[in-house]
Amino acid sequence: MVSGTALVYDEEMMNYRLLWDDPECAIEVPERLSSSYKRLQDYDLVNRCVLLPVREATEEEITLVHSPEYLDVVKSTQTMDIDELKKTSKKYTAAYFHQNSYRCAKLSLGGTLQLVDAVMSGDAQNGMALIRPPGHHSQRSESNGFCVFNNVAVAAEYAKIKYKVQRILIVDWDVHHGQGIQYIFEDDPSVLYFSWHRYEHGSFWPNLSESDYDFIGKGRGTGFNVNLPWNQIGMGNADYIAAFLHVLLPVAFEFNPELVLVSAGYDSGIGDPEGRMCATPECFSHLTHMLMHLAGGKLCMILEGGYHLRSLSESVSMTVRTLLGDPVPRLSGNMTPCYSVFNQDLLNENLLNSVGKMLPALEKLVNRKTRNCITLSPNASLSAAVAVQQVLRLGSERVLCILIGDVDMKPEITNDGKTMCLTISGDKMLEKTISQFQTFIKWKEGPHEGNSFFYALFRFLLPLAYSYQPDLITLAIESSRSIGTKDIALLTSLLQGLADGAILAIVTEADKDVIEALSNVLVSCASMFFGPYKPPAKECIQSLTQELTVMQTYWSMLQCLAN
Ligand code: Q9C
Ligand code: ZN
Repeated sequence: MVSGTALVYDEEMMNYRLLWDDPECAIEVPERLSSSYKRLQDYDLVNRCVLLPVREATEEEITLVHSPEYLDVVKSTQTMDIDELKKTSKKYTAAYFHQNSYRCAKLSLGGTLQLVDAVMSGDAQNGMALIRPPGHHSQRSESNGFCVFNNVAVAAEYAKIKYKVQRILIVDWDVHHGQGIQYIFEDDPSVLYFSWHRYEHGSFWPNLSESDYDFIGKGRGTGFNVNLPWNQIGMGNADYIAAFLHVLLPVAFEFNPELVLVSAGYDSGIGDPEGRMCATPECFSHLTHMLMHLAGGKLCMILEGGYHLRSLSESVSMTVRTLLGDPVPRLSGNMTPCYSVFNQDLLNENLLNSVGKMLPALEKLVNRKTRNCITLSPNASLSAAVAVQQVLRLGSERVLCILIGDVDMKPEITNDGKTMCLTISGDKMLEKTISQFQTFIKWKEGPHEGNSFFYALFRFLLPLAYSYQPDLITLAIESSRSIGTKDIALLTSLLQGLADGAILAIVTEADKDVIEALSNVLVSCASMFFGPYKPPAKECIQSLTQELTVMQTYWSMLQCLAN
């Protein structure tokens, strides 16, 4: 099994800066790199990564995306004096050159390619490149928005050629539109580009009509460009999570990429003067965690913007922690990251219990002495009913109870909101939703290769769970389950983004496949592969839509589905 998180960093990329007065460019400072790296060291994360040296990108690599004429211009800045540098910079928008810009841009791109090599060769599972200059605004023959070479775009072309990758997903969570990446891949169906960005109906930089939601690509690339413009500032955790669950992830899972590249700009985080958004550093843990479920976990984070040094470095740290497999912190409204919810030693301690041993295990779970727990039971839903009563008694305040299969014994649903119960069954349900805390959906995965369950997961189950914000989750899986082993693994793995990952999974003894899959997910965070997309059955969609109509009046994370 592939494991390990790669980290690319070299302080040599700090050796260029703005040499004259220009308020627009003044925010892009060398300390962006050193403060991020220092924070990673402070949290002892650097030691846990595989450090990768940078290298210079070759001219051949640069010209995978850029014109030879533009390369010559950048090259020529090496020997310019300050007036010539200024003059060259002024030819572009929001760009500045220094005598070391060319060298640093080659290292920045070369570092990105080092990361791609590590992940594609299997030397690392995932990783992050801390680099500057950034890349996503840069175009074939143009520097733009502090970017010299388009690191992520070159990385995608490089992976296509060197590793024969056929589908690459680029997620651009920087607060600016990466128009450079969009232009390069707008007619290319092998690269799916997703970007959210501050837009304010076009009044925010770079003020382009093609940054709006209705630009979806050109020619054969039509449908492979997804823009999500924010027309207001102040977007926060709930907005970002909803955008992932409702827009990006359904498309991304259907696309089924072989590699995911993230234009990881942190100017979309709280405190940033450019973005003026409100997402806290923990939010980037959740975003990272969700993306780790694609492409068998092949995930490369490439730094773009991020100008509030504290916010930037905290968010970078959250990203790297999550890549390393640490638990996803609960979303809080404030800037104080919650680092010490668990005792490190106990992180991967999982308990395999019989029903008789369940109660002490529950106590450990409620008190966060263990992260999660798998229990075997001859009757999963009955055990779940017992467990829910018990954890409420032990002090849990919101228990999310998910039942999969035909269920004989439902936990008693209190209408005070202390429990929420979601049932997934393949049979026509006799029961109906009777309150905002109880819902049933019909979902059936056929025997054929392919998957559709993520539709129900992203559109309904996770938004509901994120709205509810449980402090503990019980998951009961009956042998009469109607969804596949991989579906259950994906569901369980994504639920780890909630309740500090405090999950009690109750499985029937005979269900060896699910026991193995859940052990992989909960103990060793194994990477996952899903087959090609298969559209869900009409009746399943119908059942889901009915439930949505009822539930979205109560739960705001569902509401963006109104139209
Ligand atoms: N007040 C990156 O984040 N200035 N580039 C915008 C709006 C240019 C941002 C002015 C911002 C460039 C990589
Ligand atoms: Zn930016």
